[in-house]
Amino acid sequence: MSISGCNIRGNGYNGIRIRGSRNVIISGCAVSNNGYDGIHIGSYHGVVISGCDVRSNDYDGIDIVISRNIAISECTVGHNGYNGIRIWRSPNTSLSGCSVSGNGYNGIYVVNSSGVNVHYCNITSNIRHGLCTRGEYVVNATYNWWGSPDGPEYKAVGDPYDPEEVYSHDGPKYLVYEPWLGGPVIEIISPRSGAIIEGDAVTIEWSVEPGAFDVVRVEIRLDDGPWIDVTGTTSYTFTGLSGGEHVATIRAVDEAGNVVEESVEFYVKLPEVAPPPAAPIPPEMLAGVATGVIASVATAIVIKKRRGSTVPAPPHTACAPPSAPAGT
Ligand SMILES: [Ca+2]
Ligand SMILES: [Ca+2]
Repeated sequence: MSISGCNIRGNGYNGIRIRGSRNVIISGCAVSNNGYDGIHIGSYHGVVISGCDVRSNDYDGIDIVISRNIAISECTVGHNGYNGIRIWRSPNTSLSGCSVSGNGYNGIYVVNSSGVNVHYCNITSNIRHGLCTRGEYVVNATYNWWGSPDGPEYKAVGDPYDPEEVYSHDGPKYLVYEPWLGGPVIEIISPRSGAIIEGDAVTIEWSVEPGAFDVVRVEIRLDDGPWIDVTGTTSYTFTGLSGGEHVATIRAVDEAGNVVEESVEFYVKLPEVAPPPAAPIPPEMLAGVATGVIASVATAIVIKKRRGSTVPAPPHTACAPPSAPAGT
């Protein structure tokens, strides 16, 4: 059986209720503003719910009760009056690629269900927990976005503020939520940290992997220089570098506004520059140099004489005898 492309809204009780059989596909439906659950699945085997918009129903958005093998993907489940999705004694239920946000109680509430997997979902801003579980079954909730690059808060009491809270009533070992989806991940491939760059040009190479959201902008800068837009590329060459230490920094921004930076330090070694050949000294400058030397030598002689020492007089310089008059 298949229910697709339907708009199911404003019913006094459940929007869709399926019960007591197997294999149904619900896809591309908008299920909203119904008086009880948006979609209620009871004692059913094999349900696929995909691409549905389930919102603003008075009780649970999607309620799965004593069923098994339920797959929910690419659905938006928001602003329902109670739980976004409740999974009650229903093994092998999986959620992927869903947005579960702003529901009046828990985003996802799992009770005594084995083999529950929740991945690649955005779970944010639910009034109580983003995900709460009861029962001695492990819920695998890795690779989700919890409203913060730092992941969810593990705590017994939920709150309406992100990051979302997660909790397992029977102990933390029954809830796995790490790693979570965060901001983009930048890896600087070249140069290696501390590399010595011969010459005044360096090519920075990197990769950027998206976290929970698509990357919308990548920028690079050298030291405290201006940011340069390098979105969509994976290398950039700086030229005309001065010798010494430098830092290149890459910054990635995703569509949720998460900003991640990664830096690499390197050392630029410029070739030894030979001093320019000495220009011939003009005669008038030579005269000036001679005067200076003469003045110095004369002073030295005076000092030594006043000390009355027996130190021999300094040797004559090649360019002027010490006896030449000073100040000419
Ligand atoms: Ca919350
Ligand atoms: Ca919180």
